[in-house]
Amino acid sequence: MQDFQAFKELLNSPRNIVIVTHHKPDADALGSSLGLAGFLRKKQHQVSVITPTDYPAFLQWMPGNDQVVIYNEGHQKRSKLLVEQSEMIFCLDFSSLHRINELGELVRASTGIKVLIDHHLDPEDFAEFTFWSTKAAATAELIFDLIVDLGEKDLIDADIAESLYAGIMTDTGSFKHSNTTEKIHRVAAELIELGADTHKVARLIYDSNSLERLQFTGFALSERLVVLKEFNTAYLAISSKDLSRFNSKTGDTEGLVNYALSIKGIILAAVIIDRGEVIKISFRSIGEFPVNELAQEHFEGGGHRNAAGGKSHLSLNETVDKFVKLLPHYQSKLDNHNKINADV
Ligand SMILES: [Mn+2]
Repeated sequence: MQDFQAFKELLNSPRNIVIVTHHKPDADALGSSLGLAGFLRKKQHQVSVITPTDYPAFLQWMPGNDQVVIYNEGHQKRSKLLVEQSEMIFCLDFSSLHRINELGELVRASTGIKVLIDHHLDPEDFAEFTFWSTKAAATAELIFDLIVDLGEKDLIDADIAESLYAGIMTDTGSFKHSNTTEKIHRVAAELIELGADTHKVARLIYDSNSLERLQFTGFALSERLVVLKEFNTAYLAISSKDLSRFNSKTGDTEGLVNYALSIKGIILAAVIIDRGEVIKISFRSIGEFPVNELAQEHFEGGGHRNAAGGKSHLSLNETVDKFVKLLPHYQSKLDNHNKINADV
């Protein structure tokens, strides 16, 4: 049992702190990192947030964004120095260090006290302190709980509240996914009380499409969406040519998989994208279908039961083939009676 009092005391004197999160950070990864950074800075700590890669423009409004160090954009040396000099390293929204590649090895080698805060399955045992729960809808929820448990809720200002709210709003699919609990609504309500302008956050995140992104989405849905009715499965295969034709930016393909899943009767959805070096795959499912197992067993990935990711080193067509050929093995789990509220 970890010593919460010892953790609390660590934070009672100013320290050099690094916060790291996962590749291509989403709103929860970045929002929980910047929310925590805002809180720790108020407690007089020296805080650096390091992301392995860049992230979409629709997240760059978050307070503290201008100080984020992006590792693979020429900041390898600086990141190394920051990690080496840190007394505490917070790892947010990912469960094992290999997920963040070289940056993970730097963290592992550092003498800084490691703190893991996450809601993904199977956390790696590398941290001195772990705040982990798969029941949490978002890492941002765990950050909120932690600040409350530290007895410092009054330090949450509107900026921190909005960063955390962004993570909760997106990881619950705007309070629609099955992880939407009574508690997460209460946390959201508290964040509103603490100053979060939820309309503003929703506008900044969801209503910031470029025309090209919208046209890409239209193209993908009309030209690339395949529905396999017998398996209650829908998928989109996007080539690197498709991406360059619409000048696709980081984040432009985010959410595409949800359109596939939104088709009535669909239980399993996938978006398969040729990223050049590797084929990246996003999986979503409804109900009991475990996309994390599918991703882990066949596509070098993992995640949550209803949302997971993977990759493939085959060609785009070969990857699609492999995916489609796997479906008969999952036939019983893809039968419609397993789908919650399929025809409501
Ligand atoms: Mn998350």
